[in-house]
Amino acid sequence: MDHVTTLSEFIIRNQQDFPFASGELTRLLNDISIAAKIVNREVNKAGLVNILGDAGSINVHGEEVKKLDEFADQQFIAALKAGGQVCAVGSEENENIIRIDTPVSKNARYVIALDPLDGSTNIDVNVSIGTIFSVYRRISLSGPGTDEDFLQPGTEQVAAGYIIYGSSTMLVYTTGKGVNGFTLDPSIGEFCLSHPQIKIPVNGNIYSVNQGHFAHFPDGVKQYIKNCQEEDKESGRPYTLRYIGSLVADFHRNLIKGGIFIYPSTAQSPKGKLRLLYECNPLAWVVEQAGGKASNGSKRILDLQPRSLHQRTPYFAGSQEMVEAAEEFMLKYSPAEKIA
Ligand code: AHM
Ligand code: MG
Repeated sequence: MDHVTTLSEFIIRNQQDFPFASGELTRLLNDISIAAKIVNREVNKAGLVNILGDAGSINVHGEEVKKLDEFADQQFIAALKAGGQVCAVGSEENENIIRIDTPVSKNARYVIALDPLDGSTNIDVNVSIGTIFSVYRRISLSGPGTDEDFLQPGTEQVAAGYIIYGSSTMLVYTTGKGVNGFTLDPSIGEFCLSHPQIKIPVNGNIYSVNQGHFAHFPDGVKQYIKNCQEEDKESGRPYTLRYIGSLVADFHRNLIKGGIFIYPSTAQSPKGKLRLLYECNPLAWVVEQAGGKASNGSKRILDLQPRSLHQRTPYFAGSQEMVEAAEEFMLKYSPAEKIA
């Protein structure tokens, strides 16, 4: 067998890319990968729920069975607390940030925003789901982290990525030097470098959007979708519609194959559905590092100034030319959205 590069080996090898690197970020990425393996183990057992017990019930071992998203939340928080590299965690599962005040994290330099298990409607039906994470350097000087530490624009991220629990489990991340993907080899329990320096095609032929909400979309999105469906040999239209309803899975496919993912504002959710801090920003940085774009329809996602932990934003992410085309339709048919 050829030599494989494990995630731990890869991050240690690349540590020298960071000036004054002290190894803390390396350890943090390692903590994330450990929690990811534990969550992966439970996700793989999810189909056995009828044998092992439903959420809320007591299983054969006399333990309470937890919902998978709660379980993932607890695993990540426990791993991050024990690792001692972050002074606070912001999670989709918790209204307020979790401030960490343990002796080991006293001098921690980072905070992490995460969606521990995204794609809630797909968890119980054996469809791909994911974890998304975004790491910032703290602004506060010492003690447990503060809200202010999280309210930094996406341009300030120091590491970001996702884990996809799919037909295989992958961890994909960036620290600002391109995007690398690692596939979990269950036989050795290691993430192994399988997708070095991922580049998203400049253009693609996949569009991903929940067309069930079509009637409530802004005119710019309606017109863009119509354009995707029109026949045009030169540009390869009509495009193919692919929508799983798990952001990480839809995003990952488009990253590899080329395409655009859209979750726009709707009449019922004028700010869109997806969360800026732990869904949109990390994936925006990943897609930019892979050569693509992410926008709220008019502005770059990474430039948005967050005002609260759970803030939502309309989201357009993927191949550069497709996102630019969607932005042009927004400008032409929904100019008011520019203020969003
Ligand atoms: P969740 O955080 O409750 O799982 O919701 C986020 C998910 C994303 O994974 C996905 O892109 C989107 O919701 C799908 O929403 P919809 O069912 O409205 O298309
Ligand atoms: Mg989510």
